[in-house]
Amino acid sequence: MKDSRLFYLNENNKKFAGFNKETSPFIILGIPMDITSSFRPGSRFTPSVIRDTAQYIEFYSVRTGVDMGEIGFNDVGDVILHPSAVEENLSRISSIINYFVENQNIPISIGGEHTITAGVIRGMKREGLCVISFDAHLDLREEYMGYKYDHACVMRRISEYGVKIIEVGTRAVSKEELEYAKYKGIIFFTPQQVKTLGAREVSRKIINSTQECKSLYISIDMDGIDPAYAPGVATPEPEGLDPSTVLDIINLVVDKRVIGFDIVEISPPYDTSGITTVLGAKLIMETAASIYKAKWL
Ligand SMILES: [Mn+2]
Repeated sequence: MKDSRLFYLNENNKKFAGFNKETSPFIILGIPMDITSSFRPGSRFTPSVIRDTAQYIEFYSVRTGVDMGEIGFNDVGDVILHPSAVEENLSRISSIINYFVENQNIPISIGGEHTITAGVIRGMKREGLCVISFDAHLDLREEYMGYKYDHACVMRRISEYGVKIIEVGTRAVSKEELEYAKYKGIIFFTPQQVKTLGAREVSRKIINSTQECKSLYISIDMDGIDPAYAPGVATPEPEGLDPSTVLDIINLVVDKRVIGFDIVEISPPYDTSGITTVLGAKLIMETAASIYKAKWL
């Protein structure tokens, strides 16, 4: 009988890039929720679109020398979500994540809006967990228009779970968020700082500040990347990071402690050229390759 934690899991026929490798340590989980998107909704379509798009990229990672085509992915399907109940959805997400984490899998969650990351983190062992988040926004608001479970508040909620947060790509903030970041000792890097310091120095600083972490989780909000490279996002913000720098940093900071990652906030209806989903597929492939290399090679 199916584990009760998997009650809200819908096993799709369509698999990520056609992969159906149950032996892979990497599971792909689609989380098609875009209830709280304030500007350009549509991220609920990303899991389905990215599964198709990923078929047309190469799965040999030149950056790491790892052939992800051989390691493959175990695409377990999508979370069945309520059309409006965010908090109910977060508990469905956390149950499913909890099952796979307990079975030694590395979940790769495809959003959906950024709010899903709160559900993912709740399903993991949070003691000593640190989150490295690429994002234009701090997402540290106490509430957004009276609601606490919103994409603009997700890192605040995660911070309240006792998880340490480091943000990269920050360039759209409120005064309240800056005050909270200062009070909590949350460090963040603006794209200008990343440009001046370079990927190596930024990574060195991240590695230094994650010394005490028992496990690491990476969250990639696609709006952290410049809209020139990633135009199809829910909340575009100019002056962002370039994809190579993001992948350089990921490759440098990933080590044995990484327990999962996600990619969120791509909005396919606004991705008219399809390049944002191609980049999303590439980020998944390269990040998984970096994790594989750090853990098993
Ligand atoms: Mn975000």
